[in-house]
Amino acid sequence: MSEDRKQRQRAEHHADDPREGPLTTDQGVVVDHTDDALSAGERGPTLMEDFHFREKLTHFDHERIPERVVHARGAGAYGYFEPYASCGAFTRAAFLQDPSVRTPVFVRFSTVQGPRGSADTVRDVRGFATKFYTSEGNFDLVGNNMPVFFIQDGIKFPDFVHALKPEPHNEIPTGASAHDTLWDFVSLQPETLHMMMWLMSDRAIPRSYRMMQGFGVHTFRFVNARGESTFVKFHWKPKLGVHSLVWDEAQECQGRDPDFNRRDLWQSIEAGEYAEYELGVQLVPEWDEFAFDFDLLDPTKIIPEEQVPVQPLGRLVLDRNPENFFAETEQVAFHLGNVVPGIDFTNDPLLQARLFSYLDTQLIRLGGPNFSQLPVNRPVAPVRTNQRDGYHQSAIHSGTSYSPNSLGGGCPVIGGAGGGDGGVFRHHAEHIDGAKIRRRSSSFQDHYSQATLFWNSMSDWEKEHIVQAFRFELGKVGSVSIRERTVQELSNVDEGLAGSVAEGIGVARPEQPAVQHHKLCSPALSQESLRGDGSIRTRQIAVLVTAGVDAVQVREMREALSERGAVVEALAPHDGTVSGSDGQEHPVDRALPTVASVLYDAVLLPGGGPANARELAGDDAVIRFVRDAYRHGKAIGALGSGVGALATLEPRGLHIAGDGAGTVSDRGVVTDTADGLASVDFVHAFVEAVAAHRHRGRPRLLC
Ligand code: HDD
Repeated sequence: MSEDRKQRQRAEHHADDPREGPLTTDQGVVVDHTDDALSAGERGPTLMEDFHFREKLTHFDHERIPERVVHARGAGAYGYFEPYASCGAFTRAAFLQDPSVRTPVFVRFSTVQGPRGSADTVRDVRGFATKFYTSEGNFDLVGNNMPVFFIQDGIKFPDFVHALKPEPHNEIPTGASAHDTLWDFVSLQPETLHMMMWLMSDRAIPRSYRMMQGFGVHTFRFVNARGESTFVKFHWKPKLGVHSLVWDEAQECQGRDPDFNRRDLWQSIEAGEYAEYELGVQLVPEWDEFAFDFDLLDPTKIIPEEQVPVQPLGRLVLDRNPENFFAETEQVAFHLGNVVPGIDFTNDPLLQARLFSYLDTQLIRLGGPNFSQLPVNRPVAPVRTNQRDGYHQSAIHSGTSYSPNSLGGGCPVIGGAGGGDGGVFRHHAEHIDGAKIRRRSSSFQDHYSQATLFWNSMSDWEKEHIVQAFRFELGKVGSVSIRERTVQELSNVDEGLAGSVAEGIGVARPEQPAVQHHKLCSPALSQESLRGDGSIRTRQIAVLVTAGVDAVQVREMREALSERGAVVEALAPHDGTVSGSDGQEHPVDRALPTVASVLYDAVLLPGGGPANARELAGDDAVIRFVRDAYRHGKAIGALGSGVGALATLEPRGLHIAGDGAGTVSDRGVVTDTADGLASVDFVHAFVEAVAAHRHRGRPRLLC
């Protein structure tokens, strides 16, 4: 083990290295036997005095802690953040000043509804929570992959979550929103509509955590060294672009690989393909607080990027997997109240409620007030408090624990006492004047305009997917009156949308909407505008190989694709090896029955002669693989005799290369009948087809 790593482990309170000595008890007593309990005779009763047995089982019985009430299922990674330039004009936050300073981070991605063991690819919001371990203390940006939220005031959070969670009598459904209680709530609470539009869109089924946006959602404040405040909304933009699964794929993934997103994050980091996001901000000067036709404090609203552009601030790179899921990803404790000098709150009522809820939840979840001493939660900034004792206290404090004191020399002294600021947090002195009331501001009353804006901004295929999602979800709702009420609400977003949904779920088209619709749109909201760097990095490409395959062609294609960062795997009807046309045995990466097209981004059918083509075209697993890839709009390549095999499969109505036609590319199906090495044209066309991610113009598509 490297000295660096050893030091880090020591610093992070790692367990003693199991390779450096024998098994012990929790007290450090060496144990020589752990497979049989101490008993009175070989066939006699177990003895109470067996402290090793009792300790082992007691610890095991206490292994679980309460899972998070929401966002229970997640995956995390470490990395760093670096700003592009100083943001001193807007914020004094130390980690946003110097491009040469890297701030360590831990990020946890999550789904909201399902329990810890639920599947990754369910239709749900994804959490995107980032802990910045800054030199001035921890800053937690606890966001989602959607820029708005379901409700406007946190006092409604328990109502919303109770409606979203499985039905109370039978705990169905797991990890899904298609059930009566959620839609009952939604249909009665119109402020949810904007977020429901996002939830019904493909944003709710991301292809990868590395390919989704993140948003701080609320309007926060930046405060600079002069004490001047600027409203700010935080945005994360993934370098690889925003890509989603299609619903049919997402559903199959739940069975084929319930860990699909978690595995993708883990494997790409292990492979040195680090997830990267750009942090951007929308800045609004204080004097423009009322310049919008919505309230900046309303978390069900976005600021359209066309109105206030997102300014890039810096980049986040996730480059290290945790070593122990429980110790790190499960025990990480985020809290909106973890801010640093230069970042402050607004009076967004949802944000204000969160400021209470996160600390409170950690107390029960992590069993006491000392959770910030856990390695994953511990700030890198020094911690000097007068807080003492409590469950799981692991610091050994000495001296006094009150202030003021003289016996401890007055320590710890109050920050900034000497006049300088020295990284002191001072709450922004916002002027507040008002009566104590329980009333939603009238500026929070428009629940439809931005839901309509979102709908208007979608491309045709995105609209189609949203309609299908509403039909699926409401089609699972038993109560006809809930279906009708929801459709009536949708008519306030768009009558065409409401009509199409009504038709699909067998209810009458809604009556006149209660509001007039506008035609505004924000192109930045469509996934069409978020395609990323256009590379094929980390894309999973399956090469279907059978006996007689042209192994040299496969090797060359593998090299060409890997060079561009794709992950290429040879799949065959069976594991082990296949014999190539060169007479040699070539290793198979995976057997087809253990995988499925939904786990890959593209498929290639190489050449190899008539026997190879016959075997490819006659294998049920191959047929299904290619058919699914085709219907899900994925890139398909075929070379030499592989083209013949492809032609007998799915792609009806497409232009496929005939003899001597060279490379032909039609809606993501790239073919070339030439035998031997693939031409440069073929490689380029196939790479382009993979980079496009989906090809939506094909007949009989499921995407
Ligand atoms: Fe929350 C967890 C994001 C509203 C109360 N929330 C949690 C996590 C994320 C979010 C990403 C998982 C953190 C992790 O990985 O450990 N939550 C949001 C966003 C919201 C939001 C973006 C709206 C803008 N949340 C919200 C409200 C409340 C909560 C209004 C309560 C008033 N959230 C919680 C919680 C959780 C939580 C119950 C569960 C586990 C935890 O905090 O640590 O306190």
